[in-house]
Amino acid sequence: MEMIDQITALQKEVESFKANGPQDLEAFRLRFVSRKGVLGELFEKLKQIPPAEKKAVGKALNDLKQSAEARFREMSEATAVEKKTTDDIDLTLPPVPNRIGNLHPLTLTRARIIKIFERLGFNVEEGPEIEDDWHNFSALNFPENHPAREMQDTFFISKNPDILLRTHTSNVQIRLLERTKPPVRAIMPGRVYRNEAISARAHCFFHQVEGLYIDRNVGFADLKQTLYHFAREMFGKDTKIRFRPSFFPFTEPSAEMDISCLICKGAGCPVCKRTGWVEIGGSGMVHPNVLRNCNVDPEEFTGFAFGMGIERITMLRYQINDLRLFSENDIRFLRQFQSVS
Ligand code: 2NM
Repeated sequence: MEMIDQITALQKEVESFKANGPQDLEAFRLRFVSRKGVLGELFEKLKQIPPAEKKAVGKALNDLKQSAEARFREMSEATAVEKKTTDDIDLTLPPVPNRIGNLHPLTLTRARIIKIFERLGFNVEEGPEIEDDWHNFSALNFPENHPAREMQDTFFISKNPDILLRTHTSNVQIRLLERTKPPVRAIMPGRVYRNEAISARAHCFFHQVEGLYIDRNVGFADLKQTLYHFAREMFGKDTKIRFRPSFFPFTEPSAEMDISCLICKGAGCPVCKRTGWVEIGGSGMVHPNVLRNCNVDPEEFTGFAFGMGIERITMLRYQINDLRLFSENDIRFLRQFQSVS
């Protein structure tokens, strides 16, 4: 092969060479850049070329040498792995802090709620998230045609028999009353499910704490004092509470519970919609039918029950304005609870 053709072929090879890693790069260097490679041989051969052709062939060869070197530099930079020597390490720099994990804000709030009620003598009870119709609805005095029993509101796993994802933790109260005799004093934290479109204010699952106190002579005053104590322990000793009449199938009478707005201290702000009050849950005296359904005699025993949302309380504590943050697992959100409890 003519020398000039050989150079042209090598030029093409240099231009189209692709290095997939350091081994390829080294192979390229040995073949095209090193003095022992093909170029070294060609420079040797150039000495025997007739003077008439020498100028043109020499130029082509020099061009090849330069493009090989340029290509090598280019590829080295692209695959460069910095080699640190001890001289590059500044031993006087402070160490990178070792981040330890932290609890989820909902876990922090739940722990605090449990602590407050444990000091009042409440046990913590848990129960299944997959539940039958009896423990989620019928035993709780929900009428047969109640809207909460519709598919739009409840996630059903099967129909006939009706098996569903619990819509509140009241199923745990029923299971507890079925297997123990009063007096009963317990709270039930847990995850619940409702068929809602997901937004900043609603989610298809969230967390509740419900509470139940059944004994002889338990009255509405006990309910009010217990929840007043809870509010002051949870939100600070200046917190006020108020009750508004309400309706639930499982309690009679029933009341919704508000606390004075933590943000504006009752003066009126967007969080409390200028009312000075924010709702934190529902409560009431356990309906006699619920007691009867669990074989508890309503003539002998009475009691109160309440329920509140853990997300809602957490949002008030930390001024979080979007429910979705709790389940997206964005580390930038979760990290902010590093040192709080
Ligand atoms: C609430 C509000 C009011 C409640 C009632 C019962 C039971 F089982 F004793 F009947 N459990 N939970 C209750 C009462 C729950 O949540 C907003």
